[in-house]
Amino acid sequence: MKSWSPVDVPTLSLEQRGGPLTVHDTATGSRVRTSPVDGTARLYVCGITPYDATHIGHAATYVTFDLLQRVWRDSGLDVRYVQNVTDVDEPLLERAERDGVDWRELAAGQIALFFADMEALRVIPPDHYVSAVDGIPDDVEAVEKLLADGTAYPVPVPEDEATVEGAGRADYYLDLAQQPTFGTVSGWNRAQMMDVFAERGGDPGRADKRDELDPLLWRAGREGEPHWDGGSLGRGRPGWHIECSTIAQRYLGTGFDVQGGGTDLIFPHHEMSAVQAAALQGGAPFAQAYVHQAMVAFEGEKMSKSKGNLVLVSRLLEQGVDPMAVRLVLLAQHYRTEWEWTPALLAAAEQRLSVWRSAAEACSAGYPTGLGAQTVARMRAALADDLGSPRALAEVDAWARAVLDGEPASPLVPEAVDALLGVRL
Ligand code: 5CA
Ligand code: ZN
Repeated sequence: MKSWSPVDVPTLSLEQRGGPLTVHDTATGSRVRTSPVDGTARLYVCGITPYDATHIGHAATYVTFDLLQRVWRDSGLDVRYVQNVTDVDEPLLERAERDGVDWRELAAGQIALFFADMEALRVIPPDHYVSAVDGIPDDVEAVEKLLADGTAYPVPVPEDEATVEGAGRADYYLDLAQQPTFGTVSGWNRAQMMDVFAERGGDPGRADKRDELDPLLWRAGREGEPHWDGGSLGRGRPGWHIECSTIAQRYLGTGFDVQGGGTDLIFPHHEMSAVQAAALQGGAPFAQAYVHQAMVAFEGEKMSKSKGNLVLVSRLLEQGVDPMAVRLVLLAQHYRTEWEWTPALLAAAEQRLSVWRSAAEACSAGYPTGLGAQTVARMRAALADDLGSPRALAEVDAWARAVLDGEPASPLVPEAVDALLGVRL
């Protein structure tokens, strides 16, 4: 699928490059240094389920991984970036049904809005933006392989559920008991897993599963639901997690550098995508590191489409808010700390943006680069250290104060603010 428009990322006019990036890996619970091979870093970030417009929580996730990419690029790496769009899944179908619209139209409209928001926020687009629907043939092949290996098994469709012509009378599940790596992404115990499994798309109560936690791989086509050719599985549609296992494997291979998303995806989604990929690859790791954005809240609760407590990026922009101020609100929070959106945060970001812009206007190419080079070195150090964006912002604040106090400065820092932070002054 076509991605959103490219963003211009300047290369800093400095001899030195940024240092290697260290991030917190959920799977090991520790800091790891990313060490991409052959000069290319490989990144997969879980994309939206397009049934409602982009809210600040989504924006926080995509800006965090945008920052990660910018740090990689600044250290001299190329980046191969893949993102999916879950353009067929339960919540999308339910919303379309509720609103009496075609699910395809609902998805297309929301994807277009998401693109406009990402462009306004200057988020670098993925090299491959992949529709889950387009990935179905790969999912079918994967499930057939798991069945042939004996790691997947059929569960009969309940007798009172009508299936479409061409569908089998079974759904297919992964047998977790055969997967030694299950649990290694989240590090959670069984009680923690059971706590959230049902509310996050799982079906622990389904009769005839070998284990309540076994994830759905393929659902036989039911009357009234969309369905696709499933080869020997019969017509139907894939489970949620398999789309990310197969899309990441196709475009990035095994053991890619970073799998990203919000903390709400740690379990079951990232656990299951990784274990399914391992099952397909003889136990090889899905990713080297799993990086998660903390949840953004509004009015005291996690901002979520299902609860409806949303601050939409598109609405803020309609109200005339500068997208660079929205970006600065996001960057002012460390990605691993939960926070709540408030108008005061936006006001502070607008103030900061205006100070930075005044300082940028006072810069001149003829002025000395010393202060700028020192500031850029500190910004780089902060960002390479688990994406310390609040510290990087504080360095720019100090620089701006000095410049507004009369210290002559070259345009190096405004350039770095663009290249590293994605904020155009
Ligand atoms: N399509 C799936 C992933 S395959 C999905 O989770 N879609 S989503 O639209 O629900 O979320 C898109 C991304 O935004 C995910 O990475 C999710 O973890 C993140 N996200 C959702 N809500 C929040 C929030 N309140 N704060 C921070 N990130 C969030
Ligand atoms: Zn995903």
